[in-house]
Amino acid sequence: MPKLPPRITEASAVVPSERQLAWQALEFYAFVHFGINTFTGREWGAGDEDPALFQPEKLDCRQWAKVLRAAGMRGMILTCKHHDGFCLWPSRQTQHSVAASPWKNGQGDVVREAAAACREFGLAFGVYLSPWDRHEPSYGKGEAYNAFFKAQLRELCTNYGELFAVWFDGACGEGKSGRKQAYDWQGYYDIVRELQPNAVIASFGPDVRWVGNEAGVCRSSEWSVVPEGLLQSDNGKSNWDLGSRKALRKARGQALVWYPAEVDVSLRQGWFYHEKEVYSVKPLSKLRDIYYKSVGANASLLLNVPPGPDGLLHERDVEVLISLGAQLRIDFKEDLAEGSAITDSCHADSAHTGQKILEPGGYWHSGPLDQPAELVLDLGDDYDIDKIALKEHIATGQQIEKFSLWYDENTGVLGQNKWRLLERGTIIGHKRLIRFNERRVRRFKLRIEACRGFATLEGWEAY
Ligand code: FUL
Repeated sequence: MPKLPPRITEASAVVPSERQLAWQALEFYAFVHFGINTFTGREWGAGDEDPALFQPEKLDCRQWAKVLRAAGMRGMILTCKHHDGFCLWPSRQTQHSVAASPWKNGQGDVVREAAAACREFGLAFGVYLSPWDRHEPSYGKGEAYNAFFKAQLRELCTNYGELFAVWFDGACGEGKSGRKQAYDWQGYYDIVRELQPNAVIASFGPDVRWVGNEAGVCRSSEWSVVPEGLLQSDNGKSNWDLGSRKALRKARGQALVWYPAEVDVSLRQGWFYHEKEVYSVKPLSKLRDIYYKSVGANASLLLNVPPGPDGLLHERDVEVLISLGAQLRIDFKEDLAEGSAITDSCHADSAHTGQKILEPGGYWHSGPLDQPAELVLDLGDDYDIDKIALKEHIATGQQIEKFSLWYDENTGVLGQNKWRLLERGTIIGHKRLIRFNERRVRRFKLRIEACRGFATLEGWEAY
């Protein structure tokens, strides 16, 4: 491999924060869009809706949590306040909340119930709070609105236990002649850091990057190290290459940051529940594909699941979510690489040999690499395999730029083996899932063909 440009050495040294590492391990969690829109059939409420409309008679956040858990998810982010300004908790900053609705005689608190259900079912809990507020009269009045918003944020960050994520939505539909509010983003971030230091700030925030579309589509190379300053507005689908050597060179002068991707997509057509959209519930095959192409492409998957006006997930949604969980459990039931042997062409030291990949907490470190490295996984016997999972040790950064995966075609003659190509790829990152037609294989070879000075691997699974 040719000598590294200084810009790439710089990228190689960028590592995730502890909170980003913890978030990345969640991989798959739910978005729950629920609020006044659930009762009006809108996607964007106008802000003048009557709180009396909010009457989820059978609300059962335990049902949500139970189903999400069964679907294989590890967390939930609830829309505590969407653009309409209606709060799912009794905010002291406004009358426009559950406290003004007949539901539970104004004594209810959906955020509290959702947070408790998450804790009970072992899910992490996060909050979505929309800066754009169409109800609040101070919106557009500068500091007055920022103070209002910060006070709401403080309530959510203080009263509902540990949060794993605070999701700020950058959307605003005020238009040219509408109200203009200058958001104090840094002030908002400071509050989250002060009160919830372990929470990532997502989407319009510094820790987790919106993938750039709502269709569940990732880039083929989803880099976690990108130039600073990418936010929703300039992260669209047209911006296909964010972190390659070329992209980093082009962004000369900009600092480089760890800013990994999150894929947000809805189970249904809309983000909120609409009765007539039951036909649009995505089938298992589509959901499974989205999972492989997001979680398996170095991104996390935020799948939106909207409860209906009765406060429950619709049976159709429940059914497909449960089958998704069952399918994923079958897909990843038995890791045949467990207890196998891995040999390497090089390693930094004896504590980081290829074999360490298969030990919990262990990882392979190549040491300085100026030529391709090779690792061979020997399963000890032939097995029928159709999936491989690879994981870089991202705590020391994202390094691998190009790899190829090979399998040993069983010639039946001892000592005579032929490596056949299975897959060529670019990045690996937190996780790369590779699917192929089932083959009877004993040995796989991974060739690291380009990297940023060194390479690591902390996981290699075979199913
Ligand atoms: C967008 C919003 O406008 C949608 O209503 C939804 O909440 C989606 C997740 O983000 O910006």
